[in-house]
Amino acid sequence: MTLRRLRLLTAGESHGPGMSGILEGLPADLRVSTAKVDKELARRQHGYGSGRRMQIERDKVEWTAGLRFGRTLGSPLAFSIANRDWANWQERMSVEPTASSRRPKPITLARPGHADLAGAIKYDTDDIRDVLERASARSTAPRVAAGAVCRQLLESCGLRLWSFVDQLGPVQAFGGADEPAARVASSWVEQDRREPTPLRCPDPEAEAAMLAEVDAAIEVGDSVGGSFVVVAEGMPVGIGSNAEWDRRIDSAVAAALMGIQAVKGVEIGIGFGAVSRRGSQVHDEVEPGAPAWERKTNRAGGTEGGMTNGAAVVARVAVKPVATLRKPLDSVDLVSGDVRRAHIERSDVAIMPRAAVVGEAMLALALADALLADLGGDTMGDVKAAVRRRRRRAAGPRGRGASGTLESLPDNAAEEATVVGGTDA
Ligand code: EPS
Repeated sequence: MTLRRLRLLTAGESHGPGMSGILEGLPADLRVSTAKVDKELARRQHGYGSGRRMQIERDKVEWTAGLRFGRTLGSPLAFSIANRDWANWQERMSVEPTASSRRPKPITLARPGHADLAGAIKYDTDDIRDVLERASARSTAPRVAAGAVCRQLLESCGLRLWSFVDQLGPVQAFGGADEPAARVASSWVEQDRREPTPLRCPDPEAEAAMLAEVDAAIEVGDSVGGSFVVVAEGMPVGIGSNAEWDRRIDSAVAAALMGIQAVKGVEIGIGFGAVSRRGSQVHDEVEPGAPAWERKTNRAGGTEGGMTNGAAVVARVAVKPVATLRKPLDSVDLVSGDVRRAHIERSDVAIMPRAAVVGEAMLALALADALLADLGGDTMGDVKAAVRRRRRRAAGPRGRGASGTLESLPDNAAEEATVVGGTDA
C-alpha cells in the first residue's frame, strides 16, 4: 500500500532472532504507552484455532529510537519484538554460514495456497524455508506494534477502533444481516478488550457453532477461513479525496487490509451487497442530529466520494483457510518433479480472531496516515487543532448556533460527543 505521510518498514523471519520495524512520519509529542502496544500484541496472540507456537511467544515491544520520556520526538520510531522460538531454531536458521552437514533437509514440497511455489521460483531456491520464513504471518507482529502507535494517535483525536469475527466457515453471526457492526453493543467492545471470547464473535450462538466448526476441521486435518469486520468511529469528515483516485480513502483502507496474509477480499459497508439492490436500498438518508448531520443507516461504511463522511468507517475482510494442512494436498517436488503430498509445518487451523486484531492495526495505520496527510502538523498539538477545526466545520447549521459562525461551537464539543476508547493502562 502507498502511505502518503507515514512510512513503515518491517523485517524479520518467523524463526529468526526477532521482528523489527521503523515507523517514520509521526508528529512530535505523541504520548506512546508501551503497555498499550503490548496489549495489542497480546490481543493478536489470542484465539481458538492457533497452533502451539502461540504458547511459546510472549510478544513485547522494545523501543530502540524515537521516544523520549514516553513521547515521540518526530524522529523515526524504531522497535523490535523478540522471537522466543529462536532459541529452538538457532542452527536451522543460523545467520552465519554453516557447514552443509549441519543444515536441515531442504523443504521441496510446496503447499498449495502458500507463498512456497511462486517464491521458490522467484528467488531460485530449492529450499522453500527461504521463502516461507518471511511469508509467515509472524510478520504481522511488528505491523500490530506500529498500528498500536497509530491507534494511540487516533484515540487522542477522539476515535475508537474495534473489530469482531462475523463469519467462520459457513457460520455467520447475526444470521448474515446487513450492518452487523450496528448490532454489536458498546459493552461487548469493552468486554472484548478486557477478556475476549475464544473467537471474538459478539453473537454467542454463532460463536458456539464456529467453535464446533474449528474442531471439525482439526478432526479431519483441514483448515477453515472466515471474515471479520473492522470499525473506526469518530473519523473527521472529508479525509481522503474525491479528486484523485490514489487518494480516495476507500483505496487506502482496502489496500491496507488486503496486505494482510490470507486476505482475499475487502468490502466497505455493504460492499458486494449493493450489487443487487436499487439505489434507494443502498444510500444512507441524511437527517439532522447534534452536533453534526446524521445518517439513518451506514450501508456506505463511512465513506462517500472517496472521503470519510463522519459515520463509522466499516470494512469486512474475507480470509482464506490457512494453507498448511495436516492432511496435505497434492504437490510436485521442486527437485525431483515427483508428485507427492505437500509439506507439513506446525501451523494454525483458524486465524480469524487474530487476523481481526491485525485488521484493526492496518486500519489504524491507513487512517492515521490519511489524517496526517490531509490535515498536516509537526506536533500533536497541530494535529488536534486541525481535527477540532474540521469537526467544527462538520457541525452543520444547528451545531454552529443561531449566528451560524463556526466560533460558537466550543473547541472540544465534537470530540466529547464521540466515544473515546483505549482506557487500558
Ligand atoms: C505461521 C505458522 C505458525 C504461526 C505463525 C504463522 O508458526 P510456526 O511455523 O512457528 O508454528 O504461529 O504465526 C506466528 C508465529 C505469529 O506470531 O503470528 C505461518 O506459516 O504463516
